[in-house]
Amino acid sequence: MRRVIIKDIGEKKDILTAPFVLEMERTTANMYRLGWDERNGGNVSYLLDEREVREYLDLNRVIRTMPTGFKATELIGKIFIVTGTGKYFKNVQSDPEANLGIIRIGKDGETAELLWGYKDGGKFTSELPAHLMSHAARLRVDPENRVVIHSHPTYTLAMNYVHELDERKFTHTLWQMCTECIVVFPDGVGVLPWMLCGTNEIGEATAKKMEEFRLVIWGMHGIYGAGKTMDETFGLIETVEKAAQIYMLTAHLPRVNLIKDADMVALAEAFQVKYRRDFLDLDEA
Ligand code: 2HA
Ligand code: ZN
Repeated sequence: MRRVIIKDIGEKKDILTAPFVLEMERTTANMYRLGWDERNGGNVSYLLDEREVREYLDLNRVIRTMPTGFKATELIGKIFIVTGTGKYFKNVQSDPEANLGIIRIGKDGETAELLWGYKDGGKFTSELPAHLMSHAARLRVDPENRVVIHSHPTYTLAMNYVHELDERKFTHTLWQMCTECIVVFPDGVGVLPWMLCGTNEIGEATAKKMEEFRLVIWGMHGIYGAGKTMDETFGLIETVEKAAQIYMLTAHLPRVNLIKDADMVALAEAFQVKYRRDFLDLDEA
């Protein structure tokens, strides 16, 4: 009997080798080096498969519990790996156990059960409401959604100061900046005005936009992206940022050439994506 118990414990794999921990490390390191996430800027949450987590952790062992400050009934029992509040993306790779945490949403829907991480007594990102509410909203439209990323990409943020914060116009301008934009984010970009961050209000507003968009601009703050995988989500933000960079590099120069709306229709149709046709200026009688 004793041997069986020892064998069970011994069978757990080293969490620091878990693909989801390594993905969090690689993603935050990339974002830091791209200059998108200064200091403690940005946060990432990743919905994990319980069976996969069980290979690494004893799911009956809750280290401590933390109130989330809101109720997420739809997410009860779900497990997320989440960046820590006040933590720097710069440091995740060298000390994942202090900068990341694995939490499970408790039976009451408003308690986070810590299963691993935040080892220096820390807790989840201050933007947990926006993350969890966005997960719930995306899961309603796409049951395979797993990842939510918040970031402060430089050119996207710069564009917020010189371009109207209107989601139709903002999306249209981004689509015009790179041929592949309408194919990568045919659903467009939702835009919120400046709001106080870290609150349930901005969380609710973000989640509402997430019913329609995988990308949401937080006016004069940053961006949220959601997707099935880390690559998809990172790629969405990366593509918006590239388009915003082209915009900012050319905004003060005379525009000689333009990707026309008819060209964008041709692209969307060639790649068979469902796009926001109402975001284009087409002469349709
Ligand atoms: O946690 O980016 O929006 C740092 C932030 C807050
Ligand atoms: Zn932020």
